[in-house]
Amino acid sequence: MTPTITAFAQSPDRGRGLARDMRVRWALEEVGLPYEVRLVSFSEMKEPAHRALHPFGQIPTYEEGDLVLFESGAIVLHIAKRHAGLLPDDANARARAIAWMFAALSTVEPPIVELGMASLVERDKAWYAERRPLLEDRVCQRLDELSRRLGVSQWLDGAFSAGDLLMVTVLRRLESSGLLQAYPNLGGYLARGEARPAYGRAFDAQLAVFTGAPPPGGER
Ligand code: GTB
Repeated sequence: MTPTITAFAQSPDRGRGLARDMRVRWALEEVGLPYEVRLVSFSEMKEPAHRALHPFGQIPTYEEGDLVLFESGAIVLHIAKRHAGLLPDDANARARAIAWMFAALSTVEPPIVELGMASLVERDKAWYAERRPLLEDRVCQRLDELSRRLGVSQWLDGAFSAGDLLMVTVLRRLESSGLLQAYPNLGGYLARGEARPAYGRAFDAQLAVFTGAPPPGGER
């Protein structure tokens, strides 16, 4: 059964792949599973029909037969558990890869989102200039720790996994901040993730929504 995901009809990032459908598209491309995309407007996301799929009225969602999922991490985990390529076979290594998925979403992503939100909606507030360094420090604390753990390794724990996939999508949100420049190994890690052919296919497909061009090979 071909799954259907939802994505922004008009992504505010103008197709830079920063919205969270990107990680789901990438996971589907890594495991070679064709998929369909239903584009939703900001108003459609808040309609009862979409809220039946996603209680918070957001994207992405994932429909596969009777199964409806929301939360990008849960969707990536579902894909990774059912298809080879994103989780190791060894039980302990699999558990560690899942731990990295949680680390990406619940330890590293929150301070990055907080920083991004502040620069988006608090920039004109009197206290913004004072608060920004605090937010940057919280991000850099996580980057320091992650950088130390990654060291000279290619990926976080052995072979590329769903943990790396999520961590790369999380770090991508810092690309325009300049904060990654102090961490060459994280920059290399990000570049390795973005160089994966599956990443490229996912990126092109979401960019095509913005440009209106048909993605190579049509929407998958
Ligand atoms: N925890 C949920 C998950 O991981 O799936 C969070 C889902 C979420 O935040 N969805 C956002 C959304 O639907 C899109 S990804 N927002 C609309 C709403 O809440 O009304 C967040 C996002 C949006 C845009 C950019 N951008 O343009 O750079 C980046 C990230």
